[in-house]
Order: sequence, then structure tokens, then C-alpha cells
Amino acid sequence: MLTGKDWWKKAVFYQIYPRSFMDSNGDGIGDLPGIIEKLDYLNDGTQGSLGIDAIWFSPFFKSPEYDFGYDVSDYCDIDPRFGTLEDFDRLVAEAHRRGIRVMLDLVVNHTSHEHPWFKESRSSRDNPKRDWYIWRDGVGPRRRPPNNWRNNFFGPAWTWDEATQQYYLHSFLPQQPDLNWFNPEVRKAIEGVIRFWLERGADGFRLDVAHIYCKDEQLRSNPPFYRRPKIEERMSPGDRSLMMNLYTIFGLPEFQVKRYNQHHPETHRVLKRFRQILDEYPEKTSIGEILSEDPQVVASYYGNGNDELHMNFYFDFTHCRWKAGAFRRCVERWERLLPPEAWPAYTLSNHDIMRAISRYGGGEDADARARLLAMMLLTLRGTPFIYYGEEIGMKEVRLSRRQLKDPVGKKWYPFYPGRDGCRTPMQWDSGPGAGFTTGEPWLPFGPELERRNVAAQEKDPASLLNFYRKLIWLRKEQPALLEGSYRSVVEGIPDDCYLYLRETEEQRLLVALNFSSRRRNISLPSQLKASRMLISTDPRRAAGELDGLSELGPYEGCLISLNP
Ligand code: TEU
Ligand code: CA
Repeated sequence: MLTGKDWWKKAVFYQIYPRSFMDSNGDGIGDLPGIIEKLDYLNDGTQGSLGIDAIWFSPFFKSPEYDFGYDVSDYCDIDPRFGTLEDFDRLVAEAHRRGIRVMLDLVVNHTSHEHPWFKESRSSRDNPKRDWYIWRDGVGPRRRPPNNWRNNFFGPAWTWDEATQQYYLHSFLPQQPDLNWFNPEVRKAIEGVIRFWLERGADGFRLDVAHIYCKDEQLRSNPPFYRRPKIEERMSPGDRSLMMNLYTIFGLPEFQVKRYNQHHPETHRVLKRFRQILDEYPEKTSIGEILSEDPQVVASYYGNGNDELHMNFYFDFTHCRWKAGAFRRCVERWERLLPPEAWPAYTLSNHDIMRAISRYGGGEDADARARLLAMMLLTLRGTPFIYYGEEIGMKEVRLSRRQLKDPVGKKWYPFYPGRDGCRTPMQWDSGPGAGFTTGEPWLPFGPELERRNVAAQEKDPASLLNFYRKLIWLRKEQPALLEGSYRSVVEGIPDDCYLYLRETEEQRLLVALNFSSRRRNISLPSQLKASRMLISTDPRRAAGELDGLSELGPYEGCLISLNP
């Protein structure tokens, strides 16, 4: 097990979506006993396993599942679909025994509408828990919503409650009422939740939408999107009034600048308090889901680098074009913006977005591209997060309207198919239940099941799975990958290649990535002498001594040791 207060800086994380990892009882839904069965696959201490060091579990707490666990009705219990608290204890013990740390998903911007807190809160206007949520009167004779805020899925952020004749706020579904983070009792209650799991063996938390806990206390309406300074600057006065008219005539309220319902300064105070709590226990960590187009804003959630969140997801890869320069600029920007002691965290996919392998077309080149992305993810300066199934090249699954489960997809289909396509069950083998279930899986399996499954890829030394395994185990032995500096190399490098150095005093490594489908000549600056190939994405290129590096094959990525 990685130990020490900074263990998470050296770790490779793996995200499990519990509904879809392994079903132990044939109901078609993954569960905790199922996950325990598969821990050896993740890390059994040998190079025959994936070798990851920590798991982030999407929520498995009690939930009516309007948003599949992101609507929690009891923070301190396991949903019976997934198991029991005893199963959880066993999961922690079995994971720790294998050196795997356990990260839980803390979903506390909102609760489920079935949470006892909300049930009390909505029971009457003078209930002591009324103020735990955000309740407001309707405005004017027609009792319109208190402001124009929209929720993040579809429609208004306010729902009218007949019984007590007020609106309540929800940044997601009406079944996900927002907690009032200005109420000290709410803060206390969530502190209790955090301590409950830390004491039960959790090693830390992923913080769901941690950038929206606190909202404008005056509940001011958001400006329409054309009020964004950048867009507005570019508009002529005529266009501006046209926009204004369109906006009022057609009411395009979805298009607004979220000025007043996110990134409130008070949220930083809440998160700093979380950090203090985590710091009371040894070796705990956190990672924030902070959504902003502006990386500077995301960076601010690190505080001074040591007093707020340990890590924040950097999501720029999830919408980066397939261009070497685009990826390089993403990384350089993040490296530049982070406070000196802040530690980056990179990810390609998660349970909300299209799988990376399918994002770039998914055709014939998809597998070669997936290998290249894997090499980048696992060699950058920072902690990599792998999404379950990524290591076997599971693809985004196209679903018909009838197959959809995610409310977001059901609402927007066919314009946006929702998030089910990236949440399909893990493919363990090519049998009828894909080794995932003996029953009917809750979502169908993906295309090319014969190839994209664990059993088939274990047998093939050239498989994506075996590439991940080699790279992850190799990473553990390279000080420059674990704690070295990062520096791009651009001189003499073709535009469609991305090269960088990872260096410590004892070791110098070069990562060379060719994003093009053609062979590329490389002329390294004279002071960089490639001396040893550690691993290439191309299984035909052997590891071993090198006398320089002069070319990269199509989509080839190489990890190379340099002469000191
Ligand atoms: O997601 C936050 C979020 O706003 C988006 O990623 C959202 O899921 C996407 O825009 C949908 O179109 C987090 C969780 O990761 C997500 O699964 C939850 O549904 C959401 O919070 C609410 O808890
Ligand atoms: Ca099950």
C-alpha cells in the first residue's frame, strides 16, 4: 500500500460505477460483493493484475435512484441493491489488504427528496429543518419562481410545493433539493457524515459539484448569455438589441451566465473546513468536481495548494480536439495556472461523458488512439484517473430511447442521448452475461464484445489491457514519473507530435507521442540522447537499448529513458 501523507500523488486511481462493475446475485445490477470478487483483477500485488492503487466509487448509499445514487436518502447506509454496511466493511478490509485505497463520492450539494431531512423540511414552514433547504415565496400575483435560475439538467431550478405554498431550489432534478449551506446545522450534519466514513476506513472523498454548494444569498437572477463580456464586446449595438428581443420573445432561459449560483466565495470556506477535518486523520485525501470553463477558477479550489482540496479534476481533456498541440496547450496551461504546491489530476472519461475511445470517431484508429491517450494519461505530472472499462477499450454504447435509464437522456433524446452509453456493464468475458451477471443486465453490453472483454485481452500479450498493466507497473518504478518535473519539448518536433520531459535529479525520461496516423521523423535537440526504450504503445517495438530516437510510427507513443 502506498503510505505517507502524500500517497495519492503517486497513486493510479480507478473509478467504479457500482451498478455496472460486477453483479454477484443475478439481479442485473452490480453490487459490493461483486466488486470484492474482482479486487484481485484490480490489484493482487502481481503484474498479472492492473495494479491500481485507489478506487473512487460512484455513490452506493441509500437512494431512490432518480439520478442513480447522486440523490442520497441516507448518507450513512448502503443501498440494499448494493449490499450492507457489513459488505462495505469487508470491501474496505479486502481492498486495503491488497494495497487499494477507498474513495467515496460525497454528494452534498443536494440530498434526495426522500431524505428524512427534506421530508421534515417540507412538512411545514415552521419545522426546525425548514431552513436546511432553500425555500422561497412565489413572486407577484402569479406567484412566479423567485428568480430565473435553471437547473443543470432541464427546466427551472425551482419547484412549487403545494402543501406549504413555497418554492424549493434544486440545481438538478426536482427529486434533488439543494441543501442550504449557509445553515450551520447543515454544515455540522455533513461534517458528521464525513467523519462517519473516515472512521469506517474510507481514505477520502470525491466531491460532487463542489463549486455550487453556496449560492447568492439575495438570489439575484442570472444575466442572459449575451451578457457575457466576451460575447457582448463582439456584438454590434444592433445585434445586441436583436439578441435581447429574441431572448424575451422566445425566452431562451437555458442560455444564461451562471453568475449567482456557482463559485460563491463562501463555498471556499466550506471546503477549507472539510480540509481541516480530513487533516485531523492521517493519510486522507480529496478531489473536487469543479466545473468551469475557466481553468483559473478551477485552480482556485486548491486554495494556497495546501489548505483546500487536495486535487481537482482537470476536465480539459474531455473536450480537447485530436491535435497534439491542443493537448500540449491544455497541459501547459494547467501547469502554469496551478499554485506551486498544487497537484494535478487528469482524466479522460467518467460516468457523465462519452467514453474517450469513442469521442474521436471510434473507427479503425480508435484502438491505436486509446493506447496513445493511455500513455499520456499515465506519464503526465499528476494523478491519473482511469474510468472502469477504459483499460479494455469499452466503447460508448448507442441506445434506443426505450433502453434509456438516465433521466437526462430521456428528456433530450435524440439531441443528446444522455449518460447511459458510458455506464454500461463491465465486460469480463464474451458469454451471454459478459461475466457481469447471470441475469438480465440493467443496460446492454457494448459492441465487439468478443474482443472488448477482460478474458480475451488477458490472453493476448498485445492487448490494450496488457498495455495498461505494463505501463501502470512500470510507472511505479520510475521516480521521474511519480514526482519529476514536467517540461514540453517543441524544438524540431512536428506539429502533430507532443513530446515532454519528466525529470528528477536521478532520472530523465522523455515521453514522445505521435498524434498523426502517419510515420513521423523526430530530430531531438542534441542534448537529449535517447538511451533506452522503456515501453512503446506499439507492441512490436521492443524495450531495450537505443541509439537515439529518429521516428515514431503512426499513433505511436514511447516512454524513453535519456542519458543523464
Ligand atoms: O455532475 C455534475 C454535472 O452538472 C454534469 O456533469 C452533468 O451530469 C451533465 O452536465 C449532464 O448533462 C455530477 C455527477 O457527476 C452527475 O452524475 C450527477 O448527475 C450530478 O452531479 C448531480 O449530482
Ligand atoms: Ca446485484
